[in-house]
Amino acid sequence: MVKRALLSVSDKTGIVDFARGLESLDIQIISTGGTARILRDSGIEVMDVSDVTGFPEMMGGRVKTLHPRIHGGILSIRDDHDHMGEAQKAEVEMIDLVVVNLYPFEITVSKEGVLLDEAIENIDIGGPAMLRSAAKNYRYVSVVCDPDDYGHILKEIRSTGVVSPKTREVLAVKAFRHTADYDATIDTYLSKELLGEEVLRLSYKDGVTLRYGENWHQAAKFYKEDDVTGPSLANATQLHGKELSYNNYIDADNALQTVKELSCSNAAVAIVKHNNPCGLATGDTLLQALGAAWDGDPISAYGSIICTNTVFDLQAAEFLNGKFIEIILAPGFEPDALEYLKNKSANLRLLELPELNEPFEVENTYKFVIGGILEQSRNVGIYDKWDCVTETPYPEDLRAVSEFAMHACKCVKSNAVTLAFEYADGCYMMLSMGAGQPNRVDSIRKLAATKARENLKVMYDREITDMSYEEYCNEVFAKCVMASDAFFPFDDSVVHAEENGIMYILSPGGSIRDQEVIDTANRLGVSLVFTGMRHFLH
Ligand code: 93A
Repeated sequence: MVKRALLSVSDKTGIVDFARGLESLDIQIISTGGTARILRDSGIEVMDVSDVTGFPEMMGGRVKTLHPRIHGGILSIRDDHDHMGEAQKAEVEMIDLVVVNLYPFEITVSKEGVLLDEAIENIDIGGPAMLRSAAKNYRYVSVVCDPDDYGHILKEIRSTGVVSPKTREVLAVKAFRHTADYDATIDTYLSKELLGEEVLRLSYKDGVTLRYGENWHQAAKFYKEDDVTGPSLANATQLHGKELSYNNYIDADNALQTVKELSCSNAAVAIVKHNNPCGLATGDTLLQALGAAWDGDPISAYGSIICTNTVFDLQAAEFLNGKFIEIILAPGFEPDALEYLKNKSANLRLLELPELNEPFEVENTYKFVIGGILEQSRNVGIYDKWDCVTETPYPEDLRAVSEFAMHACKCVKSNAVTLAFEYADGCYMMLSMGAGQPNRVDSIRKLAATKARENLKVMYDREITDMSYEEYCNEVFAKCVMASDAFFPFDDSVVHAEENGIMYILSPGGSIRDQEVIDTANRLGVSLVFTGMRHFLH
């Protein structure tokens, strides 16, 4: 039975209605100064804590509830003879329900220019003590620290006269979590203020269990951040398909970041496989961008993840007929496209993320290594400078496609090179890329150049043209740019690019052999721009 409740809240939201409900159930209410006042003003009968303790609230409110008549009433084990005897002797009456929320420390310290004294005054001591007492004694006491729980608690007491054991357990864990978070916030603030130390706190709760990890024999979970805003998979609504797998999260996140990297006013499409964009393009329509992205690597696109900045329409959906796709992530889906895609496959995951085109709010990225965590600021920007370092000038009209190629390069694992060209007026596509090689020249020679020829073969076979395949390749390569995520340590990368007819190259520069690379570029008539900004991605 709930007979006596102690209410002491800083956030007064919903407290009057809750107290009125308790009063209607004949539950006696004890309260601290400000809470008592607001309840009384609403015509609710309240007993002051000071009448229970026999002490006035003192030290400017620092000591209000820190008293054996309060904590004894919360902590006594009801069926322990000694506890109850001691309680009776000391005139301690039982408290069955504790409703507390704490001084707003986090809000206080997030205010600009807050003074240490104000912050310290907002460290709640009595509140957490009561929450912890009640949570410890959850077998007998119910503890409420969140106004969102008032409604269902009241309902439960009204219908059964008690708060169920299960509910008390849930509330107790919630209270301990709340005080733990509260103390962590104080620690973070005071570590900085008093000791000049930065504390990294990662507080992820309620992980969702995934079917398996990267492989079937690995267990896995996804932990969502609290209150995530902006473009994040955590905010996406799944409209259709199987639940997301561990690898889906990684690849869809890469696809999202790649599309956003372009910050493109045209339609943009990224196709991701194994944490690398294998297709990337912009277009005047979604269908056009999707087709060009697909041409960037039609083989790897099998079983891929597609992300676009554009609402998915029926034409784009129909393009995917007969093609196996894991996920489509888009800011929205036209109703007919949604219908079509749902019928296409029961497994295809359709993720709607209306915030997709909003700016990222995250400032840092984190990576776990065994025994540690690495933090770095997000990689923002593409170049610091635009220095053509060769005798052959770099045509200004290749600037936009070059930027596209470097944006693409930023999202490909190092050593990364990308080849890109303007396939239609103002529309760009990644013709191929070389990813993840431990040496740069393999990324060019063995991957990007080879794949480009394979991709061009597919495009050539589809096209009606008088040109030979070799002429077709030469024509595309002549307008192609190559971006490299880091400097060329030797001149061999430039040699291999030129062998394939690629005459426009951008790289951060900065190697001790830069001059050798420039000399070779001059000898071969290649035009080379140094950008001053490296884009390793590991
Ligand atoms: O200053 S305290 O740490 N000392 C206490 O003994 C105490 N008891 C309750 N703060 C204390 N409280 C807090 O007062 C509660 O956690 C609650 O946030 C606040 C409610 O005060 P009032 O009812 O006067 O608005």
